[in-house]
Amino acid sequence: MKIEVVTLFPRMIAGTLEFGVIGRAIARGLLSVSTEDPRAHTSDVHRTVDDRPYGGGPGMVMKPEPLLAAIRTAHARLPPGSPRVYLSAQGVPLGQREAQELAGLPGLLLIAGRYEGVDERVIELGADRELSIGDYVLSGGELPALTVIDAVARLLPGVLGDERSSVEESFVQGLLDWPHYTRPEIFEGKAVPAVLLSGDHADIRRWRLEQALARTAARRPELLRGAQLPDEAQRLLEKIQTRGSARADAAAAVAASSDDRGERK
Ligand code: 4GX
Repeated sequence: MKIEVVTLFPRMIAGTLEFGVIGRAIARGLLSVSTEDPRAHTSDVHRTVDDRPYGGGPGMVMKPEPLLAAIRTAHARLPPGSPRVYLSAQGVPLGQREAQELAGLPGLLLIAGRYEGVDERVIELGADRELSIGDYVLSGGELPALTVIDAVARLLPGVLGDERSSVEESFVQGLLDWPHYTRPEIFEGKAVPAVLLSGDHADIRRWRLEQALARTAARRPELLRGAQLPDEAQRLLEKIQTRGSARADAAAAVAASSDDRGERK
């Protein structure tokens, strides 16, 4: 897969991609990432890329000409039909589904804005979609672009080896991860759960699935609503939820009886 990033800070992109899983993916030729700097598309002595906002107010806006020229130059290096994606908090939320979809493409253009934003006409003329990595305000689109690259790169065929077996994936997809442990068996007085030392792989698998389900139910219940769980997972979840509501009932009963005795809540 080929990715182009349009950015005023190309070294932020290049410097990050040397490491870990992405570094290996690039070294192995499974992924290539190049950058295009709008500043290279200026002709004034000051190499101006920003200007004051129409309508007034503080801050600057990325001016349209250099940015659109950089987008067109970078896009021409990609396979035909590669989507042009502008990163901003106004975009469609990035989820694993979007990452999967992008990972299936031969080419992708990412546009990282700076300042208070870019001239809206560049988004209209030079972007096919807008993606957000989350509901917080950053100072530029480079970290969001790197986030997209990371999420996409690890899904490319051959990038992850043993780290992600398809068997494992199929029974936890859409759920939070289960807890992980390594040696020593007892650390600062805390023991590794006995089931993980049992050697019973069916038991271990069931425990991990149960942990993933329980954590998801407790921390991110919205991920479970409308999820298509396999039968085994659905049964385990019902068991967990019965347990959970029994605990809530017990807690409510304790609170009610202390209330009966006139104690404060
Ligand atoms: N998820 N940023 C975009 C420039 C900007 C400012 C205002 C349009 C309007 C972000 C995010 C994000 C910082 C990228 C500001 N563009 N991108 N940039 N959250 O915060 O994707």
